[in-house]
Amino acid sequence: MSAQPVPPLTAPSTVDALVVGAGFAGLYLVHRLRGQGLKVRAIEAGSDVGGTWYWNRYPGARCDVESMEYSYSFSPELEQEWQWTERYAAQPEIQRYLRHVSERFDLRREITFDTKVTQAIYDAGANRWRVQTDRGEQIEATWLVMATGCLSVPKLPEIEGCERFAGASYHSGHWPHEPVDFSGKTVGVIGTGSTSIQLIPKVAEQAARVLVFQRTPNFSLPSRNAPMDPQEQQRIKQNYREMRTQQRRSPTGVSSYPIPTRSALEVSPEEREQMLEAGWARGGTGLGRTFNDVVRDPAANEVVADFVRRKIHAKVTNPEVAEALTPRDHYIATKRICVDTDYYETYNRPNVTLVDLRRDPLVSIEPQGVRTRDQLHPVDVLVYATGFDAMTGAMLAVDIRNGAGRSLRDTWADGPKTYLGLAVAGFPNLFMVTGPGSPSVLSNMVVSIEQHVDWISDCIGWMRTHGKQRIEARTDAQEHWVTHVNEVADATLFAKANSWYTGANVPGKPRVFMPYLGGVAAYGEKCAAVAQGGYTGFVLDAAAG
Ligand code: NA7
Repeated sequence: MSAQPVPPLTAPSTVDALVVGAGFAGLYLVHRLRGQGLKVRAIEAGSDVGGTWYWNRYPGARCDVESMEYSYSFSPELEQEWQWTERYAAQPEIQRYLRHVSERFDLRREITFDTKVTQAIYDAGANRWRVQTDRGEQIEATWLVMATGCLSVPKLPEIEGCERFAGASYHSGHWPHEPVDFSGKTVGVIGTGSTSIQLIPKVAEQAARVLVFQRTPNFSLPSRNAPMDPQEQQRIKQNYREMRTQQRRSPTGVSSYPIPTRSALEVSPEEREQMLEAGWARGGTGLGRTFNDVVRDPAANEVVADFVRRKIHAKVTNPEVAEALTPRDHYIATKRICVDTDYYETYNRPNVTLVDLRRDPLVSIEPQGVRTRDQLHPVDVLVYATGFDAMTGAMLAVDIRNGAGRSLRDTWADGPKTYLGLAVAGFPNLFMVTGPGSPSVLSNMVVSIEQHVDWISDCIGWMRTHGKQRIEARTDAQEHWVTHVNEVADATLFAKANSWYTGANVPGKPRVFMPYLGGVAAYGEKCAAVAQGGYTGFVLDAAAG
């Protein structure tokens, strides 16, 4: 990652398609596009494949979608030969899986590691993207595909004095490769989102003391993670095609979540308690989908929120700590619902202390530890689990400019606008995988990634067979799509929460609800109809300019 810049090459290299990123999306893009006879190159900042699963290697990092569902469907042979070992795969296993995919399909020879794309400028006359890397290399490409991930730019907190801290400090999204030894140490953890909720129980097992600095509590549900049952794995493998079809027909890309048909308010208190208990016992995020109006009706939401709040109080023995951990400021499931193993139970350990920043606000980081209004908390190690500049951060980290010299950053100054979360008006031959305006983070990411990669690859294939070299989203189609995305979001409680879905976690970031809430099935049908209609909403040209 600290590669020395090399002088620019005299002649830029030329490819048909340049892919930025080698996570789930980038790998499958290389496979698909190369399979269509394109000359493809992928540029990856990490030293290996994996994307978010390469960087987020903190203790306890684990997927919250079940392994059998969170995997590629494009190769039945791959599906059959890979053996998952746990119900929910941990980061090392997902990274091993992606390494296996990169080797099995011989993808690594098209990937340049330890390299960042810094700039991409569209040359309208030549109909080419001119791309620059931090190693000084220039690459020209007809198509540029940003497979940069939704959660790939870690966000440090705006706390005074971080640089003054005398001990070791880590951001969860940029975790070191060598093991971090917490034995005998007092560890401060800042943040209580999905990441911390996975990390804190693991650190508490090793450290002498853990101080958790919590500004806002989140709802967390038990995962019920367990070793994979070999018979269950076999059963799914025998029916994989059917499961994949169900995924694409579902709202979230997860086949095992039942689609709720009843309102929380039409069910008797006894029955809804039974239904919620069943969801709690089953584990995972499915509980949030017990009723069909949880994210629409405040009263229905309260039924589920109240159930989880009671569970928190039942688990945490100190009632004051239990109350501090209980969310009361947002509707359940409108911020990312967390999934844990023994998170709340960890607060019953004698070596774990919750510092409630709502009662005693964080003031600064000092060389010896964390200063809150009332006291200095000495710590040896600091872990920042403070999240990401989500969904747009990685796209905007690259200086992307169109033929008129206008940057994507300026174009999105008031928030991201896209057509289908796949393309941006004014930026020809630029595609995004799971961009804002698509289901992305509100779905099983692998299902949404495959759908986008297939759509983009089919589109490029169609262009080649129809003698088209340039595709650009029309402004009116984009405006129409953005209006639809907003209308769907505004009909829910989602937009009311201060979540990273809306950019609320990054000061100065425009408040726009970024993912598309219409569901994987409806969205997939819309994308298919656009393609079948000869790419309606896009302008396609035979020649450049
Ligand atoms: P999140 O969910 O964005 O959580 C970040 C946490 O960090 C959250 O609790 C924040 O509190 C806290 N935070 C951020 N800045 C500060 C400051 N300045 N002081 C105190 N606390 C702060 O990120 P995660 O990495 O946990 O999860 C991101 C996604 O990755 C997750 O949803 C999964 O999809 C995978 P706040 O809520 O802002 O008060």
